[in-house]
Amino acid sequence: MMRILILNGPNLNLLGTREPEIYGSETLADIDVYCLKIGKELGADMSSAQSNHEGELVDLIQKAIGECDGIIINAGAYTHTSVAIHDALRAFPGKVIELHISNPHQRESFRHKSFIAPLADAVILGLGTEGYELAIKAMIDSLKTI
Ligand code: CA2
Repeated sequence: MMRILILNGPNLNLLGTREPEIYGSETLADIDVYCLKIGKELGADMSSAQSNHEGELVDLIQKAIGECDGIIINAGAYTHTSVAIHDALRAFPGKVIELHISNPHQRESFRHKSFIAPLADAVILGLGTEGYELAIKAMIDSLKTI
């Protein structure tokens, strides 16, 4: 059975509480529930985690080596700053999909750089929280073709 980890970075625990015009009104708990459900229905073994701490995200990526076939990652603001997360993903041999709820390219210039994109097999931007569902479906399809 394919194993998929959904990893969310800093401040994404605040989803649904502020800035609904950018991030929608669903909470991270809502997103987790439907992601785990969709993934399971499509035959994947799903897990999810969120951390506000860069080192903890690195630990979770390292732990996924040998345990997961794919990672869907919304690294939040660390996307634009973290060489450590870049390096951890380099060491991960499975598939990586980078995901953002908003389209960072339509926002401040400091959000235009991604340290994750060069390592990602695919990138999903600006489709709202529906992007999580699309990422799971795309990840499952791409793991089936291996
Ligand atoms: O669009 C995305 O998914 C982002 O990864 C979200 C990050 C942002 O730093 C990236 O540039 C793009 C920020 C997540 C903060 O989420 C909040 C949600 C509700 C209230 C406050 C913050």
